[in-house]
Amino acid sequence: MNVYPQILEAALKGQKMLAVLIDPDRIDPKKTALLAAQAAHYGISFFMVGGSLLTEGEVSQTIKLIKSHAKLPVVLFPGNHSHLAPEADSLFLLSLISGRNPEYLIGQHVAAAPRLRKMDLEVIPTGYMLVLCDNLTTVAYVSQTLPIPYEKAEVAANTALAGEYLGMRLAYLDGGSGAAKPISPRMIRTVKQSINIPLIIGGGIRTPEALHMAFAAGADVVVVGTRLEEEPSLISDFAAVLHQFNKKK
Ligand code: 1GP
Repeated sequence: MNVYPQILEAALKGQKMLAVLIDPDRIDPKKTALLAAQAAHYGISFFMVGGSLLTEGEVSQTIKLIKSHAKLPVVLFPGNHSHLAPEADSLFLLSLISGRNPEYLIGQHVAAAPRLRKMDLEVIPTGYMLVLCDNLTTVAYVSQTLPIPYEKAEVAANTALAGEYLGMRLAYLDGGSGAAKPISPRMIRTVKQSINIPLIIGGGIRTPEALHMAFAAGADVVVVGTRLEEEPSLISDFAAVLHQFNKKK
């Protein structure tokens, strides 16, 4: 189940994708099972599993739980090199290009490489950018990097373009899980207009309206985590926005 060709094809056609992020650190097995069982029915594109802390969570167990309820691809969204699991289909190999911490630009990748070689994962090089959306999120703190200021759309666009020139296959603009507000439509639009690779948006998308705004501004894929983990039944409302966009095409 290769995910990148699907993302690329959808983006080229102007079709939108919706991904659900499950953080093994705060997983509620009943709610996750419910989400997974409904996801395919509602046309969710894929699951992501990961988080920046993973103090107690079990990545493999979480993937197995999702896969026992849904025939959808699962993409790893690792916080560090220990968060790899062969049960996943794909890996967003994140380079934190908004930061200047070599550990998250190459260090963790070197540590992950020998294990990755033994796993049959689709590896997708991803230019990962954090944006400061009012609150300092866990990922910004843990990575010890300075996020891109909220209003600096041009900085985000130049960073994403640099990532594309470096060979990244995706640009991921993230307010961080639990962001106080979503990334601004202006920043999404400016980044989208600057790059030729698909754009993923996440962080603080808590309502169907926010999802609509992100798609309308140019996001190819939007990631919703916290809100759906809290309230799995909202999946139908989020999915309705996805289908509204894809029907227009
Ligand atoms: C975080 O983009 C994801 O990396 C999802 O964020 O949990 O705020 O939806 P939320």
